[in-house]
Amino acid sequence: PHVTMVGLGYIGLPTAAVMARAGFTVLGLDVKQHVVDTINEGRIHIEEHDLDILVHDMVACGRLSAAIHPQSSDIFVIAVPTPVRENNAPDISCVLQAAKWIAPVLQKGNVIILESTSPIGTTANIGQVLAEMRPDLNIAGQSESPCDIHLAYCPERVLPGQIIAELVSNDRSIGGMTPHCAAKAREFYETFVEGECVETTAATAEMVKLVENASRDVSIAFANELSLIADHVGTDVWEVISLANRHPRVNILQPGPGVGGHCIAVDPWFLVHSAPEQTPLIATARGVNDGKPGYVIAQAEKLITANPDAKIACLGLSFKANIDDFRESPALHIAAELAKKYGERVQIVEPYCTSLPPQFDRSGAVHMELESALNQCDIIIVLVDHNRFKKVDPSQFDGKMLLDTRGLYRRT
Ligand code: SAJ
Repeated sequence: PHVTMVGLGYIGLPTAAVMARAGFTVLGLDVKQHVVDTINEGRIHIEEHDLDILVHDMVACGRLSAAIHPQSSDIFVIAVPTPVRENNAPDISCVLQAAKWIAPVLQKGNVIILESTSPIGTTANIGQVLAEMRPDLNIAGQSESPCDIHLAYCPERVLPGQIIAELVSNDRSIGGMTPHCAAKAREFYETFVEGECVETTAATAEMVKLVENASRDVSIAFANELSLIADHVGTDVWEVISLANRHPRVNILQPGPGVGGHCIAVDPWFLVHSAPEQTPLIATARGVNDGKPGYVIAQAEKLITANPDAKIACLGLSFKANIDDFRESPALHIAAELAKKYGERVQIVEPYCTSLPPQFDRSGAVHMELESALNQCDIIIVLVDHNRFKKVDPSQFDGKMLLDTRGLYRRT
């Protein structure tokens, strides 16, 4: 069977490659010509563990190719961005655009699967768009008659850095517009997923995806709030959490400089937007996590102004450990703010980039190797818990001021 993957980003490309490996002939669609060209040359435009080899092999054997225009296919999978707007309202225009894009090439018996994180009701929305554009076809959920086009929502839940492994091993929610649609989609996913594929409705699967990330956001907010309490009363939050987690039914996450990435810090707003009156906890958790970078900046400034000659090292810019992804990174935000204010006094250590991102342009801050920064700086601000930073012997901080937002050198 032929599969078309609409959107060749962080989710679409690895998923397309894994489907090709499972034996499907996969056509990837993207609006960006350079993405299409890069993939057709057997190369990749994003960083992900083991993805380069897989894409290269699948393109070489002819099972994966990319194009800018849709063609007929058996299965269409949509994995395009669903950001939030300025007012935290979800923006599903790319999803609806993708539906409009493929509508002209749809044929009876096709299965359309949405994977993008989406507000509840989006799969049904796709159905409406398709029904308007293709009155000749019965679209699932749009009429009582047996459908010609099957529609399902099957969210991904992969962790950046481990996408290829998790695409196969994770369980999946398979949300059909009808039970028959769910069965069709499950049959497809079971060809390459080893985890369990559990059938449900599209709306339930949409909510499940949002709930997973909101649950993590709320849990991290709790840990972040504990860090504020601990600072206020003078205890060590890492020790408090470690001891509390010895309780058999307590499992607190780790505080940090804030929550970054393009999922956990965004998806809870989709729930808040769907039910504003019902979501004080989720909205407050977002506020707690979004407030953390400002708190860290204020703590850093206290140290910096009390030590006007001190040089400052910021360790890490990525949104979490051991990846080169700087999108929505609290570490980057904090370091860039400090660089803007304290310019040449600031040294940035980030082994996952070769030069500093544009946020540091004209700030005077410099990109340094870890050892040199530790030697030269008096104030050390730990923003990311990269494994490479863990190797530092804490005695190197003797006589220096340490602001360790990840508890890297104190975690017990
Ligand atoms: N963080 C903390 N403390 C913690 C754990 C995380 O401060 O104890 C911070 C991280 O430093 C980072 C942010 O939270 O800034 C998010 O990191 P993450 O590892 O929790 O999540 P992501 O954004 O890399 O991926 C999440 C995952 N969702 C869940 O774990 C519920 C992943 O499985 C999803 O597929 C992904 O979102 C997505 O695409 O939705």
